[in-house]
Amino acid sequence: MFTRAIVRRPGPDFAAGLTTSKLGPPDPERMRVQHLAYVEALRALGLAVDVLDPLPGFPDAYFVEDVAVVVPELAIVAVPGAASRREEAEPMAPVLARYREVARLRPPATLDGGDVLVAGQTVFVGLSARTNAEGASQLERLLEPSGYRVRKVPVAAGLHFKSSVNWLGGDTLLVSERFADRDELRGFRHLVLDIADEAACNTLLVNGTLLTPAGFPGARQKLERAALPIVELEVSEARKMDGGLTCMSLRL
Ligand code: CIR
Repeated sequence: MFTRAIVRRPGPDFAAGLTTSKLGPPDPERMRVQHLAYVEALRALGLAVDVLDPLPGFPDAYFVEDVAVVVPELAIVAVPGAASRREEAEPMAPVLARYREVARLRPPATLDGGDVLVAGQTVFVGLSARTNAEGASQLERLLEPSGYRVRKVPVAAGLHFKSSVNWLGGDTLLVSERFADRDELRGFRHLVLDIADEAACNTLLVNGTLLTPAGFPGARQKLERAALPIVELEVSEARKMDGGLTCMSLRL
């Protein structure tokens, strides 16, 4: 069970963040409202939410998931793979230190938390444009003593591993077609979404409830097979910045 989440409010410059999406410019007011609703949804699931102020000069900083990896035993401050985001990580260390022992990855490692999926004792680490093999190996060395088994998964398309694969609890993964049948995901059952619904793969399991992006009726129908409560949230504006539901919080 998670008891807490850490989020950061999007700053006035959030539209200057990195993006490859062709969904058009984001709307600040809609972003604000959607972020508030996200925080409220986390609170409704019983989490205390630490809401941090924007980090001036870092328009992507509200995607807090990328700057750390948190498990019950410790928190690991990452080295974000995008140069423009690298300095977002250290300011998170004192916040994490309130709740966990803090460890750090060190360059030449790079790793974005968006590439790390903790599914019970299995930790998938996507090797992507943001996360290198050294990042995955350093993470593995830090997690192994606590009994986690790390599996490295090459990510050829999409920003992060969790853009395409997330955990539905137990031995079930939500995967986009492009990851179905991948050997690295063996031993898990797959709930497969069409490539057109890939954005809905960024569904977040919080204390037995699935938070999923609104607007994907086909994906929702499939998600119902997981027999868990489902809450749909609007994330149109974060999606314009290549983000989604998992990206906007660290769960503890
Ligand atoms: C970036 O390109 O880094 C941000 N605009 C989006 C990060 C999304 N984070 C995530 O998927 N964990």
